[in-house]
Amino acid sequence: MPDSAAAAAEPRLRVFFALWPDAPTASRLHREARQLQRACGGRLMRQDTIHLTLAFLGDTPVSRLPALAEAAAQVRVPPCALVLDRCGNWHGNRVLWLGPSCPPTPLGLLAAQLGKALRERGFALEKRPFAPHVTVVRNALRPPAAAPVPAITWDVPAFVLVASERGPDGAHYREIGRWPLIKEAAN
Ligand code: 2AM
Repeated sequence: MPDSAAAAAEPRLRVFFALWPDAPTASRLHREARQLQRACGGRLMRQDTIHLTLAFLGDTPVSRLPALAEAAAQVRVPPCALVLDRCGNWHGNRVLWLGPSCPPTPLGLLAAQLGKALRERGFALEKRPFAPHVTVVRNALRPPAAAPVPAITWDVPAFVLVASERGPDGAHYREIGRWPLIKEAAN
């Protein structure tokens, strides 16, 4: 088989690294999202899909997953807490998100270390600066009010690698790797 045909036949997954909330945090975020959707219209994200993307890889050959795991294992960042206390909109009004007005230092380090380790292994990532956000409503009809949103604290002990699969009711996400946040290098 020619190389290009072999590459086309190779199984692939649409993948990204993310922070995934525990069930109580996901429930609080979803409750806040529902308030926004009531006020602004649009499509509410399902509770099981709520996450914060760290690095989006997109369509990736399955044979490259070990390199992703190797990159993730390079990260040395302590656990942290995010306080999601602001709401914003992108793409006109269409995408509404919740985010931290003061992102904790370890979150920026996590995205930076992971991005560097991925680029060193040949993965192409978007060049825009990391903007931590949790998309909660799509196709909104109106922008959110300028008022602050009730703060939600999200404790972050780990990050995950997720495969995105299309279902009849939208994207479904499957965790395929998890790495704890740890300060010190393992001996
Ligand atoms: P969004 O929430 O801002 O839309 C899974 O699709 C996750 O990856 C979503 O959180 C999405 O961000 C993000 N994502 C999707 N396509 C992307 C792209 N081309 N570049 C960066 N992030 C992307």
